[in-house]
Amino acid sequence: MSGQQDQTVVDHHKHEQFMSQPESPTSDVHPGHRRTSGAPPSEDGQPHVRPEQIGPAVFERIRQRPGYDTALDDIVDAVASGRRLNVAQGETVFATPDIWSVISLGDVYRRRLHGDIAYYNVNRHLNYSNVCALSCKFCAFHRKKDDDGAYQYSIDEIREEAVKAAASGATEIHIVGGLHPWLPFSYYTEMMTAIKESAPALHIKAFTAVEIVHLARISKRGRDKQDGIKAVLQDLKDAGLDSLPGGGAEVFDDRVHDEAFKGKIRGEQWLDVHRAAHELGINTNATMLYGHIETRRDRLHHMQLLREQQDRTLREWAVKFGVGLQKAVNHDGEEHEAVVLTGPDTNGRQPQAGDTPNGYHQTIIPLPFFPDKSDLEHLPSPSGLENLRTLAVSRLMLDNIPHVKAFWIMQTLAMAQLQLKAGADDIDGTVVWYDITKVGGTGTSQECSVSDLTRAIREAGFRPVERDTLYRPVARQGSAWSIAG
Ligand code: V47
Repeated sequence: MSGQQDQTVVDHHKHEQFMSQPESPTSDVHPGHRRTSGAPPSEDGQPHVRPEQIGPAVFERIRQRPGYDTALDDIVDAVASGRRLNVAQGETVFATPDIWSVISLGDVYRRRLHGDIAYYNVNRHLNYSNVCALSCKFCAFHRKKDDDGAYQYSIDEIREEAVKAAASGATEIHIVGGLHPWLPFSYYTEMMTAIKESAPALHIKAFTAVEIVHLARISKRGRDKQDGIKAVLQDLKDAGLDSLPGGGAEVFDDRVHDEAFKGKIRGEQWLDVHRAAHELGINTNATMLYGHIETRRDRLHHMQLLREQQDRTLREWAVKFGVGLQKAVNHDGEEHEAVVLTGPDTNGRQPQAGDTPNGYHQTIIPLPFFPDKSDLEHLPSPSGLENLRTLAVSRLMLDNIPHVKAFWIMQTLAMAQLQLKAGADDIDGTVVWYDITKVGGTGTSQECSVSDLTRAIREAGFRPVERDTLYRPVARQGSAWSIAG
């Protein structure tokens, strides 16, 4: 994978029209009343998603704010007219001291897509084992089989966890673990079956791409490359797997990979696993682990590869729904057609599960590195401003991934609130138990109640909407729930 800069070629006439959409007389940001296809009304009777049309006055205000950095001029123009940003522009957004403009631009894209909505979910995490054949430097979770603290759940214990999760009202169980050297493939399919038998309504979001490659190896399908990956995913899907989480992507750069994640799959393979999932109709998320030994340029390259994959994945969807394509140049300098959801070509649509037989990347989740107890403990954690900026840049660059998640467990709820202002539209869920990183070393139980989450969202000025894993709004009464509409 190389890192050439891309450029975006646009139809200027269409983009000028987009920029000059009328504004409401009383406010310069107003609801456009464009409902996302099939989205039902929320509990308050208002349309579920009310994307906003952002008028020229918003951009004028950005330019007139004291401290505005004129290096952002062409970026403000591109965001105003919905043109894809290129990598050089991403570098400028990373480098500018004008953080207020960065936040405002991230907010423009989140409002175009999601209006005033901020999503949360009621979920549980299950880490079935911390025993791992790898010893990644950044990871404080892994143990060898005979180490103190090594553990592994039996299928019965997993079933109990699923029953508890469902009884507490969770809509999703998020399952990941180490690359266990001895557990057979049947353990993983039985895990899926046991959960579906005991808690059929729970959405199973499970296994990072590196675990899927490991399962291909242990089920003797590793040599079949992409076909082997697909066969594993199909078996897991048949047993109950519903979607893939975004973990294990780290940073798609071979230098960083070989220094910090040696032994783990490289970026190319991570993308291949997600491509196979999409081809089987499985939706996935994507993460980016930043703030360790990578550069900001590496982060942009990571975003570039993700959005190019999503361009290919969403092409059929775009054709089906008459969504226009922008001409862009990819990381290898080749021209291709881009699906830009934050631009003027979408007819007010966003991809929804079931729109086409394919899956797609639903959400990007930037994850700040926690050095505590890892082999990179000497490194500082990324600062609050860096977290805010990386989130905003992710929203701006990943114009074809519908959602941006500020994972409050790793960001803290206070930072997640700020990130909602800078481009995030989702703060993840109630969680209860998260074992991968321990913020401030304060133990492993990290639970937020629904009222904590909704209060944080309202305080940030947004409308909380409970979603299921596929971003369908949930109607809830206590622990009972259904998909709204
Ligand atoms: O893959 C590991 C990261 C990921 C550290 O899909 C670390 O909805 C920071 O993927 N500091 C797992 N990060 C978490 C994950 C995730 C979380 C929430 C939601 C979703 C989703 C996915 O955590 C790992 C790795 O990239 N990680 N160690 C660390 N020391």
